[in-house]
Amino acid sequence: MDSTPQERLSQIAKFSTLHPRPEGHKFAYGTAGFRLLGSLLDSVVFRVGLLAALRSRKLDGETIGVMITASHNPPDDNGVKLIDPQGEMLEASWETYATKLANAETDDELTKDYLAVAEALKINLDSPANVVFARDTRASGPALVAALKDGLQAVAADYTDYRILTTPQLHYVVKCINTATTATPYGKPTEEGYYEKLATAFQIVTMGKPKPPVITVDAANGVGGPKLKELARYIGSDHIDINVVKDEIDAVEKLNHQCGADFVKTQQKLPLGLEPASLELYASLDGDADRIVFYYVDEASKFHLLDGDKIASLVAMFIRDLLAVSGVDLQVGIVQTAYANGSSSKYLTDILKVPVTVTPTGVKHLHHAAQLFDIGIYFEANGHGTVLFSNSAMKSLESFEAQNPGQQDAVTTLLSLAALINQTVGDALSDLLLVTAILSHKVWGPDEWNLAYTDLPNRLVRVVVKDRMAFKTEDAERRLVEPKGLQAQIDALVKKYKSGRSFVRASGTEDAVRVYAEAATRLEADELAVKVSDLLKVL
Ligand code: NG1
Ligand code: ZN
Repeated sequence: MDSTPQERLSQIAKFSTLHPRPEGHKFAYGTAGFRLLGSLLDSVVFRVGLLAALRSRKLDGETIGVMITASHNPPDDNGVKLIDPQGEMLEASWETYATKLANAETDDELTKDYLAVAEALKINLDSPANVVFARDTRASGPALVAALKDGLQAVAADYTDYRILTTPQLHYVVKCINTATTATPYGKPTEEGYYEKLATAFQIVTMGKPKPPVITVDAANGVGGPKLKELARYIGSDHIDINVVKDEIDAVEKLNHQCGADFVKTQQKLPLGLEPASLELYASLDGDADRIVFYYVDEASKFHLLDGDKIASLVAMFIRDLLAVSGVDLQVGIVQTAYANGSSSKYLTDILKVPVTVTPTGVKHLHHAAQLFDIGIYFEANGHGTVLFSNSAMKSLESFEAQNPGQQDAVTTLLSLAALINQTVGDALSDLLLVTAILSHKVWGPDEWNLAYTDLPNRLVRVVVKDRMAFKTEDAERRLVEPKGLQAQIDALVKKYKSGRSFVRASGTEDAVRVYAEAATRLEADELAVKVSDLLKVL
């Protein structure tokens, strides 16, 4: 039975009083959704429930995902973000509504804001709403799930609790549900369906090839640990050897602590306590398993990082070569951010001759730019990325009539790659299989992979400033427009260094600005980073 606006108001207000907004906090839906101390998130997650239902109703009852995670952040943090029907990030224009609802001061204001969004977007509040959700392993997760359920109940949305999943698994499930009755269903909308799809694709891609190198994976003591073990079980030890370490999900305080992809990438060193065998392959996931970086130590015990740029380069080379063999004419493009190592961009452009697009930081920007290619490869240097095959690329591959077995093999491999790769979002588990499958084809270990190009030494520094919003950029965040005069000072410093490059931008996830610097030698890169950081201290 249809309810009156008055009944709706009182229903929302009734639940909302159970989830009071903490005073003195300003919430903002940023590149990673809402992210802050788990203890401050109860009201935010409740209100995200309201918004998820609105979003689903706006889209004729398509299923919306809600993921509760704070990714690579410390254990006490948590976060929440919405997933759109095709498994993509929430449409940018809705971030404002999320922020508005989260900041409503009173229950009354909240219900009014909620109705105002519905009215502005002509949403029928009696139409069906469908939401699925999951969380990572953080201690604050279960209470936040309870808050989310209250939000969904307050507005009579149907929901399914997928319990503990990696972020990319939930993206996968959302896309599967919404494509189930279309001509191109994405897969079975279950955790098992995810393992089956990836395992089968991996077996086909590597059929007749040697086993990939044994890989040891640091799971950051997060959700990726148990999920990766399960995935490995589906693939079978005849096909791959995966050794999972840092998988203590019950020791909640160990999550991301001195381990994990973010630690390894930013510190440029091994996870604490890992004793690597030389020339063996290692990888680290982050706390929700949407990022991965690889690494190894050489015979001289020197640490070598194989980050998102190295992954993008390996994948680009492989796909480009397969296309050349197959004879299928498709355009491959790479998308990076300003954080991509200068050597990687040079290698992709000059050696592989694949076009490189640079976008602002944040997966949604990369994802959209990658959609403009037949096959768009995007990776942030920090190891978040994936490969998108356009619908027309899939059709060309599926309908291609091979003239010889070589062409047939190449096309089969490309099609299986499309199944192996989680095309909704960067996925550490899927990327792990992608990389190891390529190494199996090439019969390469990590050192051969690393040979393609040599990274320029680089340094990333976090600087706390009075007002990070004063930092405005242009040219895909590579140049500062404001504070006025600062860019000229950076340029003057950069000019003094061989292969020097540096830029400054406000973080979208932390209250700080980031300084990136690279140069011909480690000493110079460090020095440039310090000097540019010093420029900010006088502000
Ligand atoms: P911010 O805090 O805006 O630099 C960080 C990462 C992004 C992205 C987001 C979302 C760096 C330098 N920045 O953004 O690449 O992953 O977090 O988690 O790695
Ligand atoms: Zn993450």
